[in-house]
Amino acid sequence: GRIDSPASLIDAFGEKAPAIFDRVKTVQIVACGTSYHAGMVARYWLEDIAGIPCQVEVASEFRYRNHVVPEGTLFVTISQSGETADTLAALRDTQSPNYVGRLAICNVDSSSLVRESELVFLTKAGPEIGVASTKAFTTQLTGLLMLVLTLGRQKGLDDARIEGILGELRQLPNLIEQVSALDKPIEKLSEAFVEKHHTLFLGRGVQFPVALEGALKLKEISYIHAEAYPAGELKHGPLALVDSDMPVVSVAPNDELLEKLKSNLQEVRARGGELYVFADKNAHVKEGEGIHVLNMPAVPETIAPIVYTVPLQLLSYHVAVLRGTDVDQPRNLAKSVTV
Ligand code: F1P
Repeated sequence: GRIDSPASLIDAFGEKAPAIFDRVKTVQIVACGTSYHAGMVARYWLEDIAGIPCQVEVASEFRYRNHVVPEGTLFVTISQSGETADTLAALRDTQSPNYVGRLAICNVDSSSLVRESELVFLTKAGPEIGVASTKAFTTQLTGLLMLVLTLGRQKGLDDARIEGILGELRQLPNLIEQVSALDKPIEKLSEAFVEKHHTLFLGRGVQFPVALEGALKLKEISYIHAEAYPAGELKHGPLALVDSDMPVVSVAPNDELLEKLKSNLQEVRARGGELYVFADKNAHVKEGEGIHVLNMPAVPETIAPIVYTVPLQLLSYHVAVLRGTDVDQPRNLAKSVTV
């Protein structure tokens, strides 16, 4: 739906939202797979934009740990299907009176998760045809950013800042169209991955979960082993893996971490690693021997994780098609993990 003003944002979370959001001091996010990566992005946003502390945990582990629940905790689940057994089990494990409410960010209105939560944000991505979540992820991120702005407003985030970020969100359709137009060059790039057995994805800051999601997509649909690291962690181990047989994919928006990222990329290049960089056209990441650059449009900083996800999804898609795997029905995976 349309978001006209900062004040109307809260309507997207249901009628109980005003009373519950008023009491929120901290947020606990729980989800699996792709949805978990969306939660990781949201944590950066919540702490940075709204100043609200946030924890994120995989739902498959959540209930096997004793939690100290801070007073005023909003419990947020994220799920495409709303039927993921681990996410549902985590939701049912929230008896502490310190939880002020349970919010489901979900794509399926008629799901168990939606029924059992007092607050709901519907992502309205439409049916996901394939097993691997794609449009579910980008719409989850959009919903999570709206949540951050809504909670931030309760905490005194000023409307001018909120308007600014809403302005960024309104640019999303156009930016995603521009990135989709890179499909052909990305297809060309994908040829370099077909015969490979391993890949590394690098990102820094809020782009680290984007790198994780890029690696997950490649694993899920092309069966190539892929790992993601925050680029600064390279020197603490994974650099030992880098050689000319290990393609390294990186996302490089024009943000304050760019220079640090560039020096991490040089560390890779110095070990013979072949680099594939999705870089802001103003980031001046130079093509060269072993450095392949795909120019991205200039993207406003807050929405950059949403936009940079798309080329990584396209890359996995093309690698999978070239390898002849079933993109929609990967082996061993189910759309909805109900047991
Ligand atoms: C979680 C998830 C998906 C993944 C696959 C298996 O599902 O891990 O992210 O792509 O479909 O399940 P959900 O809780 O978001 O429906």
